[in-house]
Amino acid sequence: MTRPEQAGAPPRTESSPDRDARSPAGPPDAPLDVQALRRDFPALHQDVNGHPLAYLDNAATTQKPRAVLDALMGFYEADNANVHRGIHELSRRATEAYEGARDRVAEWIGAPGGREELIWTRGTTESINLVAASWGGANLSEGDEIVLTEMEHHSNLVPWQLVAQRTGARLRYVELDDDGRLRLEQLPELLNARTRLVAMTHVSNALGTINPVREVADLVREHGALLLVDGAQGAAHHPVDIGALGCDFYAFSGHKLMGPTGIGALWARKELLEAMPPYQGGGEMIRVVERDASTWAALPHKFEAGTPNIAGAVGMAAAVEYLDGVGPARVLRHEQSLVGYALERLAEFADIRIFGPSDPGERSGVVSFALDSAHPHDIATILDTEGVAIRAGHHCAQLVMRRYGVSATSRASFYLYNTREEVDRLVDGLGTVRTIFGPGEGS
Ligand code: C6P
Repeated sequence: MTRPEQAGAPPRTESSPDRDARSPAGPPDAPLDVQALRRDFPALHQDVNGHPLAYLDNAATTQKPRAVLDALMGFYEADNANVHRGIHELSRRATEAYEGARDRVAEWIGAPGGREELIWTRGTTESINLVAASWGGANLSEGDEIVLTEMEHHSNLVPWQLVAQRTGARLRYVELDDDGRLRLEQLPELLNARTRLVAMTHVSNALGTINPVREVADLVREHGALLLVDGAQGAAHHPVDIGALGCDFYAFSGHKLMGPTGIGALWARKELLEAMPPYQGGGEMIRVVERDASTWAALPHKFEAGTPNIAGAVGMAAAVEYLDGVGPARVLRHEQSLVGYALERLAEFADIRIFGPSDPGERSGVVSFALDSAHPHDIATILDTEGVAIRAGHHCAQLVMRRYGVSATSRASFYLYNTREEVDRLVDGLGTVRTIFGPGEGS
């Protein structure tokens, strides 16, 4: 796929970030210059509880580079107005920035049908709810089947449960194996003439597993069903090319890829979007309104009711610009090398249980683990006193927890600005946990 550097990029106004100032660190297969990249992230340079911050909670949300902060501030300082409404200069500039951001993100994921296929939403959760409510409400009926997996985040489970309850559709599940992979050998058995849609995560937030989307897409298509991919942990950590993935819907969030919170996108094939009814009603999404009925705006606006998150879209495009400059394939390689190192170091603890595939090549930058001797919340609390930020809990993936017989795990998640020294600090912090709670039974 060609990704011309500036094609479709938001118009460069005085407030636009200076793209030449970002820190793309070398040729496509060169290792990242992490120290140079870190300089772009103001939030990383602070002490927490008397220690330099080691931010290892990137699957929850990522820190923002200066280019994104500048884009947000620049928009509000110079271009702020509502979009598509006014004919004055600021409204024109805001509309250009907002629609230019759409072009940039659509181009970045390689949307085959272009900008009309890219709907701005609040994030992955809203994107999936949009599909479940709109497509699901119009296309599912009693006895139809939706295939999910035990690996899904609640955002890719609960919307389907809601629509299944409304329509009488049935949910079926692909299970997990002991190493945190999908048991894809079950899929041909699960697919049948009643299957309407398969919804699967690109990358697991609880295990780190990267799923073979293309392989699943081919199988799903053979059975005449649709494939929705939850890309919350995919787009941020993995090169995304929609054409190559072969799915029908792809949902993702800005804040997971260094953009702002409250903005994300749904990509869907144009013919599906054209046939789907609106998700929400209000301003922006109509063509003509009469007393008892209305007609709808053309794509993509049919699915964007009300004043959108204009600055969020501008910030997300700036994040995509930054990530593209660094190179998503290099980011994934960097994360996998940190995961490899973390798996090696964590194996020093005899009572540790690590979830997910043992081969770092099958994962993105997530390492979930449990120690016999301490609860995940205690582990996260002690690490926090040493300035190491991780997440503990069920990670909104209770089916994963149930599958492995735990109620929670500790989770370290890496991104392009993390270092091996930070992995060492995680391991040192676990050493403190053991001095407090004892060595555990496996030791
Ligand atoms: N996972 C985590 O700490 P939103 O909140 O809409 O941006 O993304 C939801 C979501 C959907 N799918 C997956 C695979 C995800 O990881 C997430 C968000 C965060 O793991 C918050 S629970």
